[in-house]
Amino acid sequence: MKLGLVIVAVLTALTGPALSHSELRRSSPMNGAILSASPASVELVFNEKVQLTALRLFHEDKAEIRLDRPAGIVDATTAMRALPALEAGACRIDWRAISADGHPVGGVIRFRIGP
Ligand SMILES: [Cu+2]
Repeated sequence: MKLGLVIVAVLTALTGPALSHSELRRSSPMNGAILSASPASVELVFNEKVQLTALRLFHEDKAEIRLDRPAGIVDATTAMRALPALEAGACRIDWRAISADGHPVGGVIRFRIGP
């Protein structure tokens, strides 16, 4: 009985890292990117399968730009959404997702269009 409890505790400790939150591995545009032209789309690549729940685009940190088209699924770990033509200036993308372990995760990607 006691040995069983010890085994459960050890297994819990060993499987801990596998249950951590999903992470954004990379994005396009990259956070901090300075682009010469409006990007055609935004792409988010995660380390594992997630459920993207929100993707919002803001221009100059003020006006939200409506993204009418739904996010396309490229593969299990990648979400892509077409973007409208954006004016020069600072842009921000807020994203939210449900991690593979069921926890909510989210982040911000900032990029600039123009000099
Ligand atoms: Cu988690």
